[in-house]
Amino acid sequence: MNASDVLPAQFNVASWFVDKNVAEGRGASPAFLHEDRTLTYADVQELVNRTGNALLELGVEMETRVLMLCLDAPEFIGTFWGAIKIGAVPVPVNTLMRTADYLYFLGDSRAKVAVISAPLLAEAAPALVDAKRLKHVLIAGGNHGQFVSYEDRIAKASATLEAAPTSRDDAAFWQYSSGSTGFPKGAVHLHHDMVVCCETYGKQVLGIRPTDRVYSAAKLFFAYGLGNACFFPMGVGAQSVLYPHRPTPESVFELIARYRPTLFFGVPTLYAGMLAVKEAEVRFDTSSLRLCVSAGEALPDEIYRRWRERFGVEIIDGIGTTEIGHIFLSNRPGAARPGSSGLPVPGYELAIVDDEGRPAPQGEIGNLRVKGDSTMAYYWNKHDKTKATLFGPWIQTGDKYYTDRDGYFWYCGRSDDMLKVGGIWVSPVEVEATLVRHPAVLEAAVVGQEDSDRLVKPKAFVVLKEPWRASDELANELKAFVKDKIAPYKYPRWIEFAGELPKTATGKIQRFKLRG
Ligand code: 3UK
Repeated sequence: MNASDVLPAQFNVASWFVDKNVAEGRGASPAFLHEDRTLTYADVQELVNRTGNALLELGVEMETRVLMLCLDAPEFIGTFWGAIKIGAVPVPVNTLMRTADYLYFLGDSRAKVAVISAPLLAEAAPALVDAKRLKHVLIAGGNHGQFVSYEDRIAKASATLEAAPTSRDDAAFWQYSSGSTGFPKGAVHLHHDMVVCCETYGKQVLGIRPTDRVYSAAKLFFAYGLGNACFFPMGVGAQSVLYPHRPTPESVFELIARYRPTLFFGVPTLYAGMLAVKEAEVRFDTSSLRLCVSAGEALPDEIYRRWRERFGVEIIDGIGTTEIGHIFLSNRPGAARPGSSGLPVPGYELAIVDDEGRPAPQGEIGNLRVKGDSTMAYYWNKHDKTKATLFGPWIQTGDKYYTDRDGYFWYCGRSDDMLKVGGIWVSPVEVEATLVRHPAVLEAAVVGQEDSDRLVKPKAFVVLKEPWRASDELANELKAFVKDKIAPYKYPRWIEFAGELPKTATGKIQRFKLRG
């Protein structure tokens, strides 16, 4: 599917997802359920217009980046679409990161304004002081400290706003993606991209419709969560549950029982955690679910089978990337091949190529390339990384795949050392660099190891300066050390003390030799 065949040259995607619902008579329909509040589509339009006007008053112009450090709450919806509607560029970032990460995002994006949910202010505050180009900070949903209150600001702003005359190919939003080395890369997405995701995966795989109510345990700041809980439901006037807290297996079951969603989106680690809840199928009413979705990392077939047995509903596994916007390869409801990633989503072309870019013979493992019109335009200010990733209309995802005789795609790992842990990127290099900051550590190597659910978690091989100090206490101390220094989800779940690490002649760690 090509956006230029279906969308006009002048196109503002906020009008498509926000204003269209009201124009087509769904103003009184519920859009978002948040804690005890329901926001109708008319409420959403007002929130978006007020936020857009408040940003204009702060001097935000077309193409200006607005950093969003927002929980799954109304301020996310208001700021994301409000910024897009005035032609500015929202940059939602991972809320589980640390001060140093936020300083990088602010510097790299040159955001002039940041909108932050109050509970995240403590971690972000030191970065806000240091960020050179940041002019204004709005704090939403609680104590705003020395900064300005988002709610006060938008209450004073006008509730009417005309969409900026953007083009379908203007930058609409960015999302950061981490790599094994170097800083995260800002994937620049255009106004037409979200429409393409809706018309392809949203409509043709999920079959999302106005009567659906979605709940995504994956948060809105992830590309996965943004589609699931924001633009897919808004694309058809459906409902979405916003939960600003951490999704634990118990709390997710409670939410499903309380809000009765028809579509549920999780990652394999969460499904494994939910399957570990004893008697969940009798304690919680999950009968509202018509379909469950898994992405972020491969779903082991065992989890697919146990879930269907206990809850009577299917989990369809599909693979998406931040760069492509959402899922482009997926199993189909009722026709899943458990353990595989399924078949190409209509609207996307897939190829498996060797390291020289030549098509690999059927059945052989190669590099996955995808052609589709939701793919990012480029990585912001990372020209070399862009050139290594985009090949004309094709993008190489960094994943190894083969196809079986029926055309189903089977995931075979990454071509870099990156790990997906609970659906979130972990760079072994970053964890190693953190471990060596501990005074007892000489060097470290981090690799992925499967846990009892066959899901990958980080494991560290550590060489100590004084090898005789190796002990369980020190291992625990090293885990806590990493948790304290970088985003806690990155810590090594296992530590093995080693005498030395396997290395190449040039001294590069050979992580593949350590994988179990
Ligand atoms: C891996 C999978 C096997 C794969 C995402 C749904 O995960 C998403 O985006 P990210 O940019 O990571 C992309 C990478 O994650 N991966 C994702 N899903 C699967 N591997 N099976 C899967 N089902 O390495 C891919 O390159 O964080 C997921 C929708 C939108 C997304 N951005």
